[in-house]
Amino acid sequence: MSEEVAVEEKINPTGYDAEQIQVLEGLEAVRRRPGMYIGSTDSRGLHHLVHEIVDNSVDEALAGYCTRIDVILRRDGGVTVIDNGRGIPVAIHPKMGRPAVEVALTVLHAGGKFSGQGYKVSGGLHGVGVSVVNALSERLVVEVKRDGGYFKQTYRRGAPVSDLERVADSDQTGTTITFHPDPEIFKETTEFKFEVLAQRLRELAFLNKGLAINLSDERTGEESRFLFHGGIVSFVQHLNRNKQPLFPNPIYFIAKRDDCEVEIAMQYTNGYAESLFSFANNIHTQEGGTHEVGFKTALTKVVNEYARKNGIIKGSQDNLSGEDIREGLTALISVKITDPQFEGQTKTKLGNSEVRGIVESIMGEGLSIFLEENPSVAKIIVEKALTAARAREAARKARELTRRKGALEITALPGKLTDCIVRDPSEAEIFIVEGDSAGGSAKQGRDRRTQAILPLRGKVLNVEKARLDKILGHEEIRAIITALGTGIGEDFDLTKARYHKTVIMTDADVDGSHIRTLLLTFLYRYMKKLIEAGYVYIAQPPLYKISAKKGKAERYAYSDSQRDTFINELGGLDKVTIQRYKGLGEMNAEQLWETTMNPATRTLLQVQVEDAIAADEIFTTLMGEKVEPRREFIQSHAHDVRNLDTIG
Ligand code: 0RA
Repeated sequence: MSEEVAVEEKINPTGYDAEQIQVLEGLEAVRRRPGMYIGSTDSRGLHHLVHEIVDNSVDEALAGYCTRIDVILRRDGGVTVIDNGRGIPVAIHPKMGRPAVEVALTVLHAGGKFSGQGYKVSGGLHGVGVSVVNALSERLVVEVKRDGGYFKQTYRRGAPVSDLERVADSDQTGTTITFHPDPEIFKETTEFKFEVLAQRLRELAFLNKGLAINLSDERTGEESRFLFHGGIVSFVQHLNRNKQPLFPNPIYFIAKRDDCEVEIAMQYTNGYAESLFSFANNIHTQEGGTHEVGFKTALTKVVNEYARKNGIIKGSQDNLSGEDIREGLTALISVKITDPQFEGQTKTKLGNSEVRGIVESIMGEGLSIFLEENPSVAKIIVEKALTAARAREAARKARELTRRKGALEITALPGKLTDCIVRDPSEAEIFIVEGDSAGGSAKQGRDRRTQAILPLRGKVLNVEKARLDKILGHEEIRAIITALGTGIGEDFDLTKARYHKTVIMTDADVDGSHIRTLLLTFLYRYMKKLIEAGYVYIAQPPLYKISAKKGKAERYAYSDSQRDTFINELGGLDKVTIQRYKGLGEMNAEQLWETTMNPATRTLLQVQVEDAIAADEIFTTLMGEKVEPRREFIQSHAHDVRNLDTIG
């Protein structure tokens, strides 16, 4: 205990103790209910700790004081985050009677705000502050360089183990935080994954041009350096790197109005998907919000105005729709505002109403000037939208045709579907099965009450390379759409889902994984909400059957290491027979039920798209037109490709 405090204690015997008790109670609350503060205590929550610290350093960069952040994964399981910002203040906090840095690390929500001159712009979705990371760390060391000194303090599970110590002189500034997540809290795992951190750090570097963020892994020697002078222009180029842009440089606007900074970068490709990503204070606003609305409104308005003015659409002709104008568009919108309001189910929808008008006017003015000054690019954009509009009209007709046809038949369900008996979607499952023979086994082996089977013949259409009209003309895709019952795209309605589990069941070989990817791409592009609702699963058929004692003992192995374990358990290599399953068709109905379909014994992987940006990249790489990146991707991500089941 420092001297000042001892003196204060004499003057006010209860004061310090009361504060201290409150501090400990606060941290205890975090440890009791960590989920409330970091969302979860699984791998996701674990990585959130790093993001929380990094967000504080990025705040220093936003305030104009920090140019470099280093994240180091230590061999002993700890993480160090170093920045060259101003350093967390070390002077005695007037109310708390402790160094400000100690207050920041021990008092909930103290963060950068206690100084009374907090940031104008503050990132961090939960924004819970470094004290939460401290509370959830077995050990945390903070080092601060500022005011001519180099200071250091250590904590255990949030509580200081010593006073802040001035270790040396320093003419530099900055903060270094090293922490070891507490295994008592993170029971599932305390292992940090390089790729997970790299994804977010790369994104932060794109969103904050000129900020250098380095990630290094002492466990493996791996290192990534992110520094983009082009900011979100580089981000758009990165997202389009495996697509075919229709003009060389992304269109870019930046402007500030009423303390709201708006940055927009956009570029069209010859693809059909819309890849629009928005951010508010560096947070990916997955659910959109006022900034997206402002952007879309201005884009639709300006392109229509331009097309009319130049006689590309005539007087009586309908306006081009927003969707048509966004076909093939890759766009990034990033706003930085003082007091962001996050709404929506996952708190990722920007609610600030003033932002809508600001983005709309900045985008509107910027784009009209751009189109006037760049008639050749303007022509490309309008032509693209016109083609999209024609295709959409053709698709509407095709859809109507299917609807009308359906109305004439007794049931609109596809002939190939073997439906289940229950009508309650929450009980019902549909297996989309590769090949007729596996389909046959699945039909025989299934629980006919709850399980429906839809066998697919041949290849599924690659929807990355086709427009909606062509997609709707494809028989296999149509069968899936009618069987699932939800409709697609704008018409999608989750409440109409006929099954709450859609299970993709393909062979455990290259073809099977290709078909699975094609199906996932289709679901991702046209029924994203089905995935978001958690209704899409991947079946896990076994890779091997290991039998011993002339078939008396049988085990199914789902991985090579499991195979080896079972071989040993059943008495070693010459005592057992190993059957490798190449396809689902090699299993009879009973085996398929037992290993893959029986709800009591099977494993299903739930498909998750946690990160829409990563998913977009994966799908364009795997399914897009360029072949070379696909090969490279599959070679360098062989593991991830197998794990595409849990994207993100
Ligand atoms: C409070 C006030 C100031 C800076 C910070 C906190 C700060 C926090 C973190 C966390 C990681 N790195 C950080 N860098 C700075 C402003 C201090 C001033 O006005 O000089």
